Amino acid sequence: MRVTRFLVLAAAVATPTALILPGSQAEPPPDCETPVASAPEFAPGTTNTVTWTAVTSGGFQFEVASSAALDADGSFVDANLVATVGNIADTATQYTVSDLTEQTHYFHVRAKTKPQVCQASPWGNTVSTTQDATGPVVTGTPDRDPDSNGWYNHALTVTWSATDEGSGVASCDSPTGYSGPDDETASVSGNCTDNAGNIGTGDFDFSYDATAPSAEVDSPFVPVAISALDGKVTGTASDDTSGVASVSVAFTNGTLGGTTTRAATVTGTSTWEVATVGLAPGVYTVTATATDIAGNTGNPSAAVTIIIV
Ligand SMILES: [Ca+2]
Ligand SMILES: [Ca+2]
Repeated sequence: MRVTRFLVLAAAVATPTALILPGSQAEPPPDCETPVASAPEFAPGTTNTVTWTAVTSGGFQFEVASSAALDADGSFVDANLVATVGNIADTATQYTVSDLTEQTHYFHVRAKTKPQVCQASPWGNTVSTTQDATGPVVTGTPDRDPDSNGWYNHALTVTWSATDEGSGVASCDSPTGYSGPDDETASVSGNCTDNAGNIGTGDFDFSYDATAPSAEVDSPFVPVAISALDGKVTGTASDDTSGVASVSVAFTNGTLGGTTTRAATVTGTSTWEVATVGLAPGVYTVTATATDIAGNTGNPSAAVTIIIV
């Protein structure tokens, strides 16, 4: 009996690692390898994909968490578990998040335990994306103010710029030139693209008339004597787009020389008249020249001869 006890004690001393004392526990499995996430890139819309490296230390199920803000130390504020991805032995390395609001979102990923091999890893690195589903607000700026009464009467160039509260403006169309046709409601449009690929369109509306009006002297139609006291010369003028603004009438005295120019009274946009009162007696050639509202001035009309008496 003494020999048997000695042999048992000797065996225990020779192989100490085999001795399990009452109440002791096995070492817990180590942390799983921490996955490393890649930053999602800007993408148009409200969907984005978080990707991460595959891990080899056992667990192949991943948790993806998000936050809309970070503390000063970089930790998540109100972390939200958005997904548990994959099954044991799965090799998933990405998760697509939809219905994201248009703001910055932070994500991180951890691997979950495969029982008896490893336990949940620490959360991995933080990545972020700013979602942007709205195109830039585009503005067209002309190279000058309107020429006359709100109308342009010669070619203009509109430059495109934009603002974007999301990803920022990446590019805009080249400037747009306009040189006709005449149109009271002319418009040009241009696009700008933001860094997420969203396109915004802007318009620049304006009135354009580059065509001069015409005028003619209608009465007297033939050389005729007109009283210097109460005579008048009448005519018509026309302009297709902006309309007649004014008519000036030139009286050139063929007897004494010299030209007197008077502004006619325009009725509507088609008829005019001017008094001859005060003109010295003599033979005159009379021409009328119209200017339209856009500031275009036409050529003088055919001359008409009158005699002031
Ligand atoms: Ca945008
Ligand atoms: Ca015109």
